[in-house]
Amino acid sequence: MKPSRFSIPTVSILFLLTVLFPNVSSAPKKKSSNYKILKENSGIAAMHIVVTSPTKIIIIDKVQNNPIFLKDGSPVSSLEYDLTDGSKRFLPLHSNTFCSSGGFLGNGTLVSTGGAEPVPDDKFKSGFTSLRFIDPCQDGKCEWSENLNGMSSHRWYSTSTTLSDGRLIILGGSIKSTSVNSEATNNPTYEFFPRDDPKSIPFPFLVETLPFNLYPMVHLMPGPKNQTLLFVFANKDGMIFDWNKNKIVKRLPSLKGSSRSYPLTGTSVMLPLRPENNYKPQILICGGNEKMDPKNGAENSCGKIDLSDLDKADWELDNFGGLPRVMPDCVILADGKTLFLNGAGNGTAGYSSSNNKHLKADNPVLTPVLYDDQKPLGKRFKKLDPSTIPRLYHSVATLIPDGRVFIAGSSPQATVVLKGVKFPTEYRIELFSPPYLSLNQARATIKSVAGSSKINQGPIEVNYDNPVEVSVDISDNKPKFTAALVHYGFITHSTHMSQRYVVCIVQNVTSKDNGYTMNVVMPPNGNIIAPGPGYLYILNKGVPGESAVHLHLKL
Ligand SMILES: *[C@@H]1O[C@H](CO)[C@@H](O)[C@H](O)[C@H]1NC(C)=O
Ligand SMILES: *[C@@H]1O[C@H](CO)[C@@H](O)[C@H](O)[C@H]1NC(C)=O
Ligand SMILES: *[C@@H]1O[C@H](CO)[C@@H](O)[C@H](O)[C@H]1NC(C)=O
Ligand SMILES: *[C@@H]1O[C@H](CO)[C@@H](O)[C@H](O)[C@H]1NC(C)=O
Ligand SMILES: [Cu+2]
Repeated sequence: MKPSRFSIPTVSILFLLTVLFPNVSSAPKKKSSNYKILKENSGIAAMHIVVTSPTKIIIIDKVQNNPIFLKDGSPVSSLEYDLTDGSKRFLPLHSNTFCSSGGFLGNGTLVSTGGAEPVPDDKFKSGFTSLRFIDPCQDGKCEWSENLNGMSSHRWYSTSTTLSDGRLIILGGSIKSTSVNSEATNNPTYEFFPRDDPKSIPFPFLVETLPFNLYPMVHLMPGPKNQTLLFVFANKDGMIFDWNKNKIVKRLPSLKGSSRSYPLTGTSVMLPLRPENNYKPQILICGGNEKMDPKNGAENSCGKIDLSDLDKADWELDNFGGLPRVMPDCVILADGKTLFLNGAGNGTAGYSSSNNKHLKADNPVLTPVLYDDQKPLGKRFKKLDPSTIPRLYHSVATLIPDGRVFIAGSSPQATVVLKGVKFPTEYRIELFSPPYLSLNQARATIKSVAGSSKINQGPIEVNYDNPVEVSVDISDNKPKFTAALVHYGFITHSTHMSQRYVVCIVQNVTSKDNGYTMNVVMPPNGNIIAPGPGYLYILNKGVPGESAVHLHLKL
C-alpha cells in the first residue's frame, strides 16, 4: 500500500510555516470550488451537448453563421470536442437541428430527434421529423446518418427519454418554431423509436398545459422490472403516465409558484436513487418565471416531490438557494449532490428581438448553488464561488468522467453576434471543479472492471443486478469506498434528458497488491437506470476517483 498523501511531516511543516510566517497563513483562503476557462473554445454555439465517450463531447448547434465551415462551404452545426486537447472533429448534417432533443438507445446508439425549418441557402433540409444516428466512437471515424422522415410528426422543442426497454419515447413539441406554444402550433402527442408502425399517439396533457409546455420534463420512474411509468411535468402540473398502457395513472397536485416551462424555463431532476431507501423516486423542479417580461424577477422556489406513495405525493417547497433563476442547468455531481448553475435572474428564455435591442433575459446569475438532498429542508442549498461568464439562453452543462463539470454555450441572439451587444454569442468553455476536488482526499484509479483492464478504450459490458469486480489503486490505507453509476444525458435548454444517478452497493472489499478489489453490484433493472451507456464512479470518502469508467448496461 502506498503511503497516504498527507503524512505527518507535511502537516508539521505547514504548522511551522504558519508560526514563522503568520502572514502566509492569512493569505487568501483556498477557494472551495473554481471555474477554469479552456484555451480551446467550442467552435459553434453549444445549444445541445452529450458526452459520447470518456474524452469526447458531441456539440450540436442549429444551422447558423458560426465561423467554421465544412469542405462544401456549409456552416458546421455539429462537432465532436476532445476534452484532452480541445480539438474538434466536424460532423456533417443535412437537416436543421434547431432546438431538438435526443438520447441513447439501449444498444448504445445516440439518436438526435427533431429540429426546425429548412435553411435553403445553406442547403439544410427541414429537421422537424428527422432522426439522426451516431454510434459513438473513440477512433474519430463515426459520423451521423440521418432519416429525414424518421418521426411521424413535426417536433421542435420535444423531449426524448430512454425507456427501460431500451427504446426512446419522444414527447410533445411544436410543429413549427415559435416564441411561445399555442393551440395552432402544439403537437400534443408522443411516439416511440424504434416502432414497427410509427405513429403519433394523442397526449391531451399537453393541451391542458398550454401555452407553457415545450420541452416537457420527463423522467423514467424507478420501480420493478415490468413497470412502465414516467413522470411527466409541464407548466405547473405533473402526472404519472403508463407509456405501455397509454394511461394516466395519477395526476399530481399543482406545483405552486411560477410556470416552469419554456419560455418561463425552469429545470427538473430525478434526485439520486439509493438502494438503502429502495430507490425512492424524488423529483426536484427549480426556477422559472411568472410572466413573459424581460424585467420580471425569476422564480425563487423549488418543489420536491416524493413519488414512493402516489396517494400521498405532494410538493414540498424550498427556496432556490437564495438566487431566483430562470434557465438553470442542473447537474448531478459525482458525489450525488446536485449543482444548479447558468441562467438569469430576470426575464425568460428566447432570442432578443429588434436587432438585439430588446433582451429577453438580463441579470445573469453567475453563482452556482449546490443542493444536498440528504440534508433537512432549509439547509440543503449552499452558494459556491461565481463564474465570470454569463450563460443565458442556449447554455449547457454536464458532469464529465473526471468529476468536473463541462459548461458551454449562451447564444441569446437569433444569429451569431460576437460584439456590440450586451450578451454576445459565447464560445468559451469552462470546467468547474466541485468542492470535492479541493478536499485533498486520495482519489482511486480504476485498474480493471469485470476482468478487463482496457479501461475507457470502449464501453465495458455489464449486466443488471450482477456484482462486477473492480480493482483500484489508491494512496490511502484506510479508504472508504462507495460507488455510483451515472448517465449524463442529452442536454439542451435546461433539460437534462435521461440524466440519472444511481448509488451502487459495494461488497467484498479486499486489499490487494497496491490497491483494493471490490464487487460493485449493478442496479437491479432498467427502470432504475435505462440500458445503454453509464459511467461508474468509485468514490473514496465522498471524493470521486481520477476517472469514471465507461460501461454499457445490457438490456
Ligand atoms: C441500435 O438499434 C437501432 C434501432 O433498431 C439501430 O438502428 C442501430 O443500428 C442499433 N445500433 C447498434 C450499435 O446495434
Ligand atoms: C409485475 O411483476 C410483479 C412481480 O413479479 C407482479 O406482482 C405484478 O403483477 C407485475 N405487474 C404487471 C403489470 O405485470
Ligand atoms: C429584476 O427583477 C427584480 C425583482 O423583480 C427587479 O427589482 C429588478 O429591477 C430587475 N432587474 C432587471 C435588470 O430587470
Ligand atoms: C460478498 O459480500 C456479500 C454481501 O456482504 C456476501 O453475501 C458474499 O458472501 C460475499 N462474497 C464473498 C466471495 O466473500
Ligand atoms: Cu431554443
